[in-house]
Amino acid sequence: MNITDIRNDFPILKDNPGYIYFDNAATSQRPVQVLDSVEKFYRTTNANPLRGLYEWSIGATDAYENARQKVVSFVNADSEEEIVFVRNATEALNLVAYSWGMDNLKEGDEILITVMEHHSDILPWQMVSRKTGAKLKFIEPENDGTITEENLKSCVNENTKLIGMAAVSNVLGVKNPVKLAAELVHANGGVMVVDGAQSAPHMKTDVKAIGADFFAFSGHKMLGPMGIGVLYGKRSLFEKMSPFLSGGEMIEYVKRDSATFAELPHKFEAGTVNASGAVGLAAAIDYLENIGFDEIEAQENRVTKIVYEGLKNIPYVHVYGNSDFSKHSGIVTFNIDGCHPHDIATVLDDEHIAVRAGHHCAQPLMEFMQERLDMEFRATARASMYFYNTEEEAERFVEAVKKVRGWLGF
Ligand code: C6P
Repeated sequence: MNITDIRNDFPILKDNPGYIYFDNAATSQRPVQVLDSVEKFYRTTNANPLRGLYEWSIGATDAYENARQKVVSFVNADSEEEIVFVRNATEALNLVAYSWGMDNLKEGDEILITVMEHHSDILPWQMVSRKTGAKLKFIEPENDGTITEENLKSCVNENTKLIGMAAVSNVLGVKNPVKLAAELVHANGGVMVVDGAQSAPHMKTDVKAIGADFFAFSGHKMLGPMGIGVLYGKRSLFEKMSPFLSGGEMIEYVKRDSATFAELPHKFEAGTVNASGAVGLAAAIDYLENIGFDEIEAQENRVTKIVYEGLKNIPYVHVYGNSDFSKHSGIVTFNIDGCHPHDIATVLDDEHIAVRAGHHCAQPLMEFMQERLDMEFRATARASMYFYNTEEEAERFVEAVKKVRGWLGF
């Protein structure tokens, strides 16, 4: 992989030399191949897909369904019936909560999630718990974010009917034991919901190998457009679930007082679909697969090593998570003594460096970290790297962090 060639594919990186974008866990940048694919869709075959019987609409439908086929092989699903296009991971998780959780869980059942879930994988389960009476329980990791086998097993009992878990934490970058969790919940006849928002961009996704019943991810974190995401679901489960949203295109036949629904996956795709988004996502998948996840992870690790070790060596900087940089999935979360994370991000912005600061939509984890690790604030700064970031950027970043305290008057 030639990093210069890669960076040249990204107009925003090419046009802004010197700007360091380390907020990739929030959203990635897009290469020209993705931008062109979206433009080409609108320039050459734009029409409302799945409705028209004329050439352009049929072309738009083909483009949309070809993109779905691309996702089938990207996640190793069995068929296109198992791939539902949604807006983002948040919508995907809500779909599972409303369409599976509400109809299948009841008082006496338990929903098990981790304390490091993103709010999008907490609030839907709080809602299901409130409405069905199922109990919501949390797994607490070790101080470095690891969930041990023993800990996980001790949190599961015969009432555990759903486990929700991020494959990779958006704050600590740690990979969670989703495969083991799936085995444990399946033994109870329950379902495994994997939040793949932070794993899909960085590593090979294989829903069968991990035993996911549902797997949610967003296109915009993996080079695709905003507003397109995916919910993978096992066909046998999807078949029995009611639609989440209803309206146009998800029906078979509608009478004044009743309706029957379309076949999978369209049953879950009400209204005009985001065909250009799906086309852009397919182009993003092509781009990632062309480089290969081994190369992607290797470059992320080269950059993460410099950031992680550089920050670790600064005495007044606290770096969280695993002590092995290669277990961070490109994410380094940290604090600086006496400096609020918002101030850290603002000072770094002055150096033309973009990082995220705050609670990262993971407030229960922030609370946990504050208590366990004695954090000064219920917030952190987070540098999140992707394969187009360079070692030079990592070095400049570490030097910039060393200047933050000085800027803030220490
Ligand atoms: N995390 C971050 O900066 P959406 O917004 O639906 O595309 O993704 C939600 C989501 C779900 N799960 C995980 C693990 C995530 O990291 C995110 C998004 C971003 O960390 C924005 S808050």
